[in-house]
Amino acid sequence: MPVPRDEHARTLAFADIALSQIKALAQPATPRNFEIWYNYATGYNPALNQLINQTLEQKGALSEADLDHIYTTYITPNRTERIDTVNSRVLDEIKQVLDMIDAAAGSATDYSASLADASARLDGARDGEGLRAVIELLVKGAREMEANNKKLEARLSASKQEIEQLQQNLHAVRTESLTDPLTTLSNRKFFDAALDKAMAEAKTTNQPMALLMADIDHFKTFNDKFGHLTGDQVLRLVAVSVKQNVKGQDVAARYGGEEFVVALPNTTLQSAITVADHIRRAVMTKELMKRSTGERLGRVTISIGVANLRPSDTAQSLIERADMCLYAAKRNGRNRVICEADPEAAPQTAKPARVA
Ligand code: GH3
Ligand code: MG
Ligand code: MG
Repeated sequence: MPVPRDEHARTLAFADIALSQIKALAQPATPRNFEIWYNYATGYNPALNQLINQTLEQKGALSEADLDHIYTTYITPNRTERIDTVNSRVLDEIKQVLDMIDAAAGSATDYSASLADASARLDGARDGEGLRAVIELLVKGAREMEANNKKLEARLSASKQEIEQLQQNLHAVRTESLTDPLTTLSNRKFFDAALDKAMAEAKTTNQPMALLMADIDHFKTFNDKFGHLTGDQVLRLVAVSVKQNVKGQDVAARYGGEEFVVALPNTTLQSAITVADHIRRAVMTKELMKRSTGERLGRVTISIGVANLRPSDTAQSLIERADMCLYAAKRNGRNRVICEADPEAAPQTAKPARVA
């Protein structure tokens, strides 16, 4: 029962799901179809999952045309392209603003030249006619300057709007890249950075800190029995139970396929165990029902390991200890919380072989 924690196991789990969908729907195992189903298995693109689920619900199958449409709509224009587009729009905008500044500087230089010219002419103006000519020149220069300023102002205000829009786009792309779309929890990338920060803070301020690692019990059997779509609903249910039981500065994330992790700053081991137990109970009390048929699917349970921060910890060592406790919870019957102070969490020593 290896927990698919590392990249390798996680990607294999996704690949397994992709292949089993292709088999179940008797589709050609082409790279395009595999890519579609792999994306589906990761849940990273909720719109793709939604369209597939809807089509399957309505028609019971996906035609070649459906698959083509899904591929070109959701896979070809990928996130990198969107980031590239935003990037090139930012560069365009910067260039336009710089050109504008150049033009404004040019027109200010022209204006000061025309002022100098007017001043020289004033010196030479002998009569009312001469004065009038100089004043007309000054008024003309001031009007041109005013018109230029207005243009500049309009262009700058348009640029400001465009830049605000680009900032929103970048924010959306960034948020998307740090969120797990299936559960809307943070993803591992976000968590890794947040954990480093929280650990540094806890060490500087000498505050306690704890980490929970949760894993769904017998999830493979559940998936095999009820299908991955229903399995995905279970992942959402666990995510909701996690969200409902963490607060404030806690950082909860989907760490891998069916693994969840929560960092709890300013939290003692004892309090962290209480949080873990609330999450565990929240999951086990929810009765699952298949939406399409109303069929009762029973309940799922989760096991949780809890570790607390030691001064010598790295993110990896802290996660490893929580993971060891999680394994101990599995070994000891699942649907339980085990912390590193529990005797069950002690590393297993191999029993000496009996010799008759
Ligand atoms: P244990 O109680 O020991 O944890 O058993 P398990 O069956 O949960 O553990 P195992 O690691 O063997 O299986 C994990 C399964 O989780 C494999 C895969 O089918 C499923 N899984 C991983 N990611 C996803 C996902 O995104 N969606 C769905 N539906 N299933 C997933
Ligand atoms: Mg697992
Ligand atoms: Mg599991």
